[in-house]
Amino acid sequence: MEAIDMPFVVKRKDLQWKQIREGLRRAVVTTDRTMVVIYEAQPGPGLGTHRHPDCEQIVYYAQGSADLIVGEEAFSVEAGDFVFFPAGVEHGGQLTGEQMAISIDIFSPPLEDYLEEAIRL
Ligand code: NI
Repeated sequence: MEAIDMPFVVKRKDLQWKQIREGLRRAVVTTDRTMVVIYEAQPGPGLGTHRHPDCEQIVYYAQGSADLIVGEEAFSVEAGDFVFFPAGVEHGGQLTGEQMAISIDIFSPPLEDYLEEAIRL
């Protein structure tokens, strides 16, 4: 985890983007209690269906659109929508449309898998 100079601000230029694969990257900022992840993704498959047993997730779709599955439910979302993925519930989906999708994902408590790449506040 990286220490940063200013205790309250992470500037855009200091974000640490991690390329997950072609057309999909994320940047992670975290405290001990809350993690925020920005995803930028070209239309196509998302991260794949997964669950995080100890961690709930709220996603805000800032741009683009997606077809999602949460538990047994399937639905579509577009820019301006929020989605809640409860802890332990399987979720996944497909990014649809023509536009790059940008989402802001909040994890509480922080997702341990992403701690290593996170900027630490
Ligand atoms: Ni998730």
